[in-house]
Amino acid sequence: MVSGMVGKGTALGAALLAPLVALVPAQTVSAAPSTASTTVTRAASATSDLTALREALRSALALGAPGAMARVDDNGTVHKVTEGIGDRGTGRAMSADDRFRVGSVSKSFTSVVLLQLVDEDKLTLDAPVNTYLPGLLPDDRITVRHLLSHRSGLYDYTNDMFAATVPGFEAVRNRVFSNQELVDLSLAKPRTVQPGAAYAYSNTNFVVGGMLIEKLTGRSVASNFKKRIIKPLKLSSTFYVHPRTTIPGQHIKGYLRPDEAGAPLVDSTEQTVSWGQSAGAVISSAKDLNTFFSALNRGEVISDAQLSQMQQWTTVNSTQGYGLGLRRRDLSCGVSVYGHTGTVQGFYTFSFTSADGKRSVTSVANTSNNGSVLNTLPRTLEAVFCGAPVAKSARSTAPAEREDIAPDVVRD
Ligand code: HEL
Repeated sequence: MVSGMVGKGTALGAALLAPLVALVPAQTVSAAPSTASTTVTRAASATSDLTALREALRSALALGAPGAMARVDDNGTVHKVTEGIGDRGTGRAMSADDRFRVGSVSKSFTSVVLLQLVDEDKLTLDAPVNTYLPGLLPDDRITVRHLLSHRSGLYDYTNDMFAATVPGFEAVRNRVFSNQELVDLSLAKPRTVQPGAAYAYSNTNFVVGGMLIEKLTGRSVASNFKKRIIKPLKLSSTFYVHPRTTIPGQHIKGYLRPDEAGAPLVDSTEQTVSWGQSAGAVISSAKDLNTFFSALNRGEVISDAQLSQMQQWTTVNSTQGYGLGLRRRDLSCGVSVYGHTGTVQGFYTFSFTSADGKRSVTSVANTSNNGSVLNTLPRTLEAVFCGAPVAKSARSTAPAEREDIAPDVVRD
């Protein structure tokens, strides 16, 4: 595998190469996996609706976020829209160039590395995880594919960790967990579904994914991200610094909303994110995430064969699918977009690209534990990919879908 080679169709590029109405636990929206490997999708609108984009960001502020921003990369043209404050301490305005914590967008990075390892014949998606990590899991039927599509049934230990939002966060913000400790927390609870039976979102899956990366490569997750993704794609604002607590360089500060009504926001910028690691500890920028998902969808990061595996969709709900560390969202105008979302204390991220990878947007609000803000951010996708409102009859008449969240992740 040659580091630095990124090319369409090469094995690792090849080697390296609506507002939503309500929130429910992910387990309750499980559905049988779909095995369709391709999606028919309309092309994105001719232009984005930047006024609607700004309105969506403003509504995040009205609902409690100190600031919000979005960066659109549209076939070489860049649009940056910002609202509000990025740092309440200094009063610094939100900037679309700043770095931030991406939360579970990290899962796409982990999945890409594992699919590169499939391209390198070091890993088989349908092999039991225990083939590579003997004795780790109590059920030999759990495969690598089950992990990456959230169908393993491994309990999400963060449900308990963050049941009380601020105390839960303060208890772990400076902790350094081993992957094994996180897996042990999960295995202390019964499995949620039979292996392969249904979608049940769990951070545990991608912690085990990180263990696989380390076992198969003999190198850290950080070094794999750097060698296989960050360097080849020249992502100069992307880092995996676990267990360091600070965000390098110019960054947005994150503000966690306590559960108690009216309690002041907590500056949650600095933390190890050791509870998340390969499931959630990446730091990046809007530009870098747009570059990443665009390159991924254009087939420049993994082979076409693995990209099509990544896009085998398990049904999440009527407008969302989960592939292998990749989300698909079907917008009201009939356009499907591909990327991931992230929730980490103080930061909400939505990062999606069009089917051809030519138009991408990353939207961020610097708060969390605020379901209203979370549920307004999908409006940024509608604005960017659906553009100016079309005749009502041309739009989907389906009711707005519920957001896909892990249990206990948000309070309204
Ligand atoms: S949750 C999600 C999102 N994913 C999952 C992961 C990530 N993030 C977490 O598991 C964080 C959990 C605690 C978040 C915290 C807050 O809001 O900051 N909430 C509480 O403490 C609630 N008591 C499925 C939404 C994803 O989009 O994939 O990121």
